[in-house]
Amino acid sequence: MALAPPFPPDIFAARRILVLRKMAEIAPGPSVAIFPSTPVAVRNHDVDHPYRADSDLFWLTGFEEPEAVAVLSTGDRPFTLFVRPRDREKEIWNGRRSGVDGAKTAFGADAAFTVDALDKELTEAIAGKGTLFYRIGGVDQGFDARIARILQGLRMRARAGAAAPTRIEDPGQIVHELRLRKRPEELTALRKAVEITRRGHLAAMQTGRPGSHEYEVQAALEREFRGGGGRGWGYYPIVAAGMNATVLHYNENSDPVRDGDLVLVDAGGEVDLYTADVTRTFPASGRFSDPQRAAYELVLGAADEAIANTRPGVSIDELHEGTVRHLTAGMVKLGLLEGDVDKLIKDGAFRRYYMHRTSHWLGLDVHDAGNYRDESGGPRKLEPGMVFTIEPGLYVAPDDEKAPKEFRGIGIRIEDDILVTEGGHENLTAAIPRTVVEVEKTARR
Ligand SMILES: [Mn+2]
Repeated sequence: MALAPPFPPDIFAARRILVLRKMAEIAPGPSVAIFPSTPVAVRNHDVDHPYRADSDLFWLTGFEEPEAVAVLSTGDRPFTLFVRPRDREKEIWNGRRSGVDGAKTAFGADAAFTVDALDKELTEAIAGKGTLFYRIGGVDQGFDARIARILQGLRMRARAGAAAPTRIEDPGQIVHELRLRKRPEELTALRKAVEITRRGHLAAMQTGRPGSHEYEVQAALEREFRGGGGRGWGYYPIVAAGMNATVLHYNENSDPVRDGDLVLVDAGGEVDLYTADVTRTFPASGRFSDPQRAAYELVLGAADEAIANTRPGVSIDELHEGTVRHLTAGMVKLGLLEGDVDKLIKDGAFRRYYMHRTSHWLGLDVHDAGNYRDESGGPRKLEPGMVFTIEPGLYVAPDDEKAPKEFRGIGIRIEDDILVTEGGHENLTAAIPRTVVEVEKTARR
């Protein structure tokens, strides 16, 4: 476990100042914000899942140890961190801990307590504040109950002068808004994640030849993600050969790769908790068949069009609508659908072959935080610094009797990570082979 944050501490201090300022704007008067950590998840007896910090807590503090709680207060102690206590015995078994001293010296906490003081100290921190910023239904339901108990206790002591907040606000409206616009240090981490992801996908294309297995392709990816200095994957990789690619969230990654298969790989490496999210689809043999190429060119054309249209002021909804139009027109050309494109769109007929959205925010979480609507409820306009995916696809079920035979069982997705810039956009993942020529060259057998 890291005993210091991955970026200089003043970067996290500046983020907390922004959050405190926003808290004062939303709720004038004293207020406090509480950010719990993700609970440790048991995998099976005596084995936990590898721990991964909650993204909000990490964004605010850089602290990655389990059981931590960050408290921001408009009072005289702006940043309090609750941490696991130093414990010689436990540290010998499970690794070093920062403890209350490290919380202050390395992570810049104004005050630090061990987690066993949570109820007492949180009660103190909340008492007398008009507004509590706490995300009910967030990362830890058990913590919701703890907050409810503390509030109940404060209300019971009302006659003795204790005061419970009269207002509860979601801190997500502040933190998620700030996480949406990436700062230089975040883009640096994302670019590193993209680079190990590029190497991973190259290795995947070279590994996934006929006679190999999906799990070998997964291993090739992980070799680059972890071996390249990242934490590993940012989300469990999808390696889907042949008709497995028509199952959107297939991740058994256990089947053989056969001659004539397309192999769909949706995988991204994670660096400093920032993840890339990239999908490439390549022919196992190194050569697309004619129907595979036709379908691939359709998806690629839709991706290129959406990427070209990305600039500040455009909305993700508009990009999705353009993608749907492009794909639907192509489905008619390929003989997958019949009829008038406008009507096929209006009736949702395209959903038979394209059933997901085109984009999501990307950052610390693969489906990153941030509203997709603006304050009036309309589609949100893109702004410089936002990072999101563009990922059109085409999926023809193997038993789809309405589809021409040659397209049945084909699943294709092409997914890139796009940074919105002042002048338009930058495709962060453009260097990962994506045209027919590039893919065939990389997958040459
Ligand atoms: Mn994605």
